[in-house]
Amino acid sequence: MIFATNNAHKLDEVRAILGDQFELTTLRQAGITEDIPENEPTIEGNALAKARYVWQKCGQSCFADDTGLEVDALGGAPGVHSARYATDGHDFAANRAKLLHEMEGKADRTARFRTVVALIIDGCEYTFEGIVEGAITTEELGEGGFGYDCLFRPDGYDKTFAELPAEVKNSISHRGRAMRKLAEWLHNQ
Ligand code: ITT
Repeated sequence: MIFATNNAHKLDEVRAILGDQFELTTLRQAGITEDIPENEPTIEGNALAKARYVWQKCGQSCFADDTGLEVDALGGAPGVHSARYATDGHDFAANRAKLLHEMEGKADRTARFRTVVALIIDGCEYTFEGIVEGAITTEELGEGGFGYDCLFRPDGYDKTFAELPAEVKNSISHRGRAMRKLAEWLHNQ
């Protein structure tokens, strides 16, 4: 199956989560080198848009992941705009700096990561959601992971995703949960 992502960190995580039960083809291997448009107003809409783009171009089974960080004190922002929160590019450091700035002085730091995985198989569409609840820290903590990981402390842990080992993140994360639903669905076919 083609995994429709240009994010190398996601690819590493999904390979680790799914193990060797599925062989994943990257966008580059599938001959898609352009950026896939992500202009939908919802995470689910963007996940479906990415998968449809690949299906229409290649006609091969594929899945895509769209993820957002929803911060309650910011009315759910950055949400579907998580990749382009601070700039038009995927500038992780600028996005984190903006989030810390917006959260200055906020007592309520609750937040969640939400992933929707969209699968297209034989032209039929399916979606799988994964959520992890947590809180936004007041400073960057840890070196692992990517994106907002060093600002997100999952509930039940005293460390951020960037401080926790990758296996721990994958076992409780938004992406881990959504991908395991996808794997279970595929196994039951
Ligand atoms: P693709 O669309 O090519 O898959 P992307 O980086 O654009 O990659 P998303 O739109 O799904 O991915 O993700 C939005 C942003 O949310 C992403 O750029 C990261 O900054 C952040 N993000 C996604 N998953 C994350 C995770 O597991 N931990 C921390 N931040 C994450």
